[in-house]
Amino acid sequence: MDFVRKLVPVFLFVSCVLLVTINDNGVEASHRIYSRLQSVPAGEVKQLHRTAYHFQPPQHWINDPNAPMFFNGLYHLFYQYNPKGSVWGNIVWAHSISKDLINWEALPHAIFPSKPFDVNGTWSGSATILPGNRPVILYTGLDNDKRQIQNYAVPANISDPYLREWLKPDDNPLVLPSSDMNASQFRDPTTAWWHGGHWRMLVGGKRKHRGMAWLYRSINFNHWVKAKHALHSAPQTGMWECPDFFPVSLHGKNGVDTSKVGEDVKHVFKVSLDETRYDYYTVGKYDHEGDIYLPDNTSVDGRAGLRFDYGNFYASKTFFDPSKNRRILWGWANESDTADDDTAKGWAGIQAIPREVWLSPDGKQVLQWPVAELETLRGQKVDLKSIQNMTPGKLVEVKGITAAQADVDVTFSLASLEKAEEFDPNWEKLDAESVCAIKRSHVQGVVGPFGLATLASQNLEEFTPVFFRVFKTKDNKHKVLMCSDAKGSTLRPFDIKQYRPSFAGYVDIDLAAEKKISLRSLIDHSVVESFAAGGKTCILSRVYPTLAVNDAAHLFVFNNGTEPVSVQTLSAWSMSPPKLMNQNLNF
Ligand code: DQQ
Repeated sequence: MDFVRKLVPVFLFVSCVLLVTINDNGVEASHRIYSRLQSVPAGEVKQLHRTAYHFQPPQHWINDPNAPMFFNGLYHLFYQYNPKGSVWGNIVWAHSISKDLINWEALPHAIFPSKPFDVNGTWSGSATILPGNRPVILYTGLDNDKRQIQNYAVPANISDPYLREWLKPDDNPLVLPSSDMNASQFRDPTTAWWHGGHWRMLVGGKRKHRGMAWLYRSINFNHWVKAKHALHSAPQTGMWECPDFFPVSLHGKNGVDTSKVGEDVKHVFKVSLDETRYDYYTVGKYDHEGDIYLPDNTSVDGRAGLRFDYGNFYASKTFFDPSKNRRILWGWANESDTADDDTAKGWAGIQAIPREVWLSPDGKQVLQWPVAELETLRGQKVDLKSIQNMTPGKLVEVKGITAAQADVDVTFSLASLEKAEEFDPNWEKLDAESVCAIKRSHVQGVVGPFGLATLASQNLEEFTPVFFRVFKTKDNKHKVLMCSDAKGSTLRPFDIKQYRPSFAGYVDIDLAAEKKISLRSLIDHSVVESFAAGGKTCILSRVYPTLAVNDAAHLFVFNNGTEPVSVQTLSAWSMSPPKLMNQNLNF
């Protein structure tokens, strides 16, 4: 993982990445490169910690979701995949289809290096459905000179309902880096959008240290011209990977087509910051006449900005699902263990549960919620009757479900925030994660910490708490911190290089008025994916318990604040595994 940057000064991290890129013959990618492991096939695939209902192929490395789309009644998911090993390398586009985003059938690889314009790599990209119901994929190829160039691929047989085979026409590439660009910092084309007689698409890049979303226009999808100015850019943000740009309705949850512009939508612009490995977004206005995007003054670009997820979630991409009028977000959740561990396991990387996304009623952020289809996997259900006034140190076990493979939805109610702890003004300079590292779940508070102890061993030798803590600020407002703390998630000693952050984000909620807050956690062996306050703040953690595995995992609800907290409702379900087809075919 590149999370090393958290531990060492930035300049050290930068030189470290340069070192690995030079080692790989000059291919500049954001992924750590372990040449010695890239083609070490999985021996026996270790089942411990494999997820049951998150998307995960039977073996080897996966990263970015690519070109998700709904076409002729089926969902398609392509993803970056190493067919030869469990670290990044040898990347192809693996392909799966589904009727419901939950049960999947694997298909042969759709795109793989084979032509001069992609012989050194088939990297991330997106799908656009052209008029006449013709899907086309734009993707980044690495050519003979290892330049990053933008190519297209089309289905070989449009009447094949699965779109198994993809052709890369010989008039590729569509777009080359211009002479003033760094050819190894130019990748990940977006879904294109249409208005005023032109298609538009973005390609991520970097100029000096400025993150760039280069804008291209075309009238026929074949001949693309670079616009005079980028759609958007921001200083001191480094390489912008996997940009995503989409409209969201001002009214309600319904998604809208990527080409929609006008008064009744706002736009969301997301980039994956190579330097931090997190996905940041702004909400703003797309001036479609001037082809410029301007974030609202409630959103900021860069590391201080909003994140889709304050945990392990990267290179995400949305698509519009016309069958249910919704926009769906896919994101990659990498492992938090080492490359050697991954090679020993025989697998690395999962996709987060696809999430529906829409604009919050106040227009300041997006809300996210697991797609409703996930609920078809819910089995045995347990309801905890309301628990009144949990006192400090109070722990209640949620029994009767498979706690290592569960969906839990709880609402806490709070009598008063009067005595909430003061928010130390020095913490204004810190990010939420650093505050959570100081105020972990065992540190008694006043209003909170309260929440769930997931993947817990019976006697809490290890657990991953997902919790809230409420602070009072100087101006007598409240700040609600949400944490998902991996530090105590495993008994493995700290000298084993696992990444165990106290992931955290703030929840934009007026708790003094609402007096309650909800938390939903999807627990799946080595992942805890949580949604606070109806999807305002989301955190995905990857953890590797040693005791709290399978039937030995437990789930508790807790309060460790001196102010009483009540559980208003709590429902938890055991989750069944989805149906997966063709998983053992060696494509
Ligand atoms: N992963 C791809 C790149 C992209 C990066 C290579 C983001 O296209 O920039 O596997 O994780």
